[in-house]
Amino acid sequence: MFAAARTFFDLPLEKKEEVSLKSSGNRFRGYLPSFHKGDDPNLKENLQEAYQIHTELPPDDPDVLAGLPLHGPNPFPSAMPDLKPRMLAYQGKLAQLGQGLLRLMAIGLGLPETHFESYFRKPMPMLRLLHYPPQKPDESGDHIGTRAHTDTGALTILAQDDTGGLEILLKSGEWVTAPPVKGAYIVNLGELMKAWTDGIFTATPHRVINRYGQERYSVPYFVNPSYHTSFAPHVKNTRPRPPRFKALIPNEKGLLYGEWLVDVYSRIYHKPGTAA
Ligand SMILES: O=C(O)CCC(=O)C(=O)O
Ligand SMILES: [Fe+2]
Repeated sequence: MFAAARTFFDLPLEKKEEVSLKSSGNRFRGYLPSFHKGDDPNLKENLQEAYQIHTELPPDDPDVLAGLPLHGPNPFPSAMPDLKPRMLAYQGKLAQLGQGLLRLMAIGLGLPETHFESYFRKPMPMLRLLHYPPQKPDESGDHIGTRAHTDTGALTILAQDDTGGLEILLKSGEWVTAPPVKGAYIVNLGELMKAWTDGIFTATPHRVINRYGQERYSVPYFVNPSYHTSFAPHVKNTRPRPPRFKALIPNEKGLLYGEWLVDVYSRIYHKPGTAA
């Protein structure tokens, strides 16, 4: 996938803009150029450029016909015809790995092994290709590869190349680097897993600063459940909860995962229907 990412980001800008995320409306797929800020005036720019896909659904899928946000086909660049089969094949493999990890987590929580399966009947995974230009080592303020954040879903399976740049926030408040390990994935837990486990599993705050003088590529795969999934906890946490990084999920009864994801994406990517 790193080779595919390099080839894609090396395409001329107009070829990448052909699959611009802005054109995907409430499906939030396609190309996001460098320095994108999202729609929230409080957000700082990300130095990264990104290309992202979700599940490839045909136009006659009932949810696509009904206009359900986050459901539909993906825009693939005409200049790189092999990108579609490569990304969809990788997406399929990681879907299986994600379900395997969820089975292990269910066992760890004392739940039946297949406990989480029913929440992934029509999942909304996102597969991203990311490219980070090198930045000055002392530049950690206004311009940052990826802003500090927690991921939204159950978990994220992240492949990073051998450049380095990912940093994790410890409970002590200290940022530490998560150096690349050849052939290994990093698994970050997201806000949904924190909610589902009542804080037994926490969502790891992380950011990217590419201080290493070379281009960096990474490929995160976000294990996100079906649209109509609730945040209600599946287990009770009897121990003190870890401090929250940010109060991300509104305390709204009956809120669906898909509705919240549209809110988050509207803030960090673009507001559908606007030229943001
Ligand atoms: O590029 C990375 O290593 C991390 C990217 C990331 O955190 C994200 O896309 O949520
Ligand atoms: Fe992340």
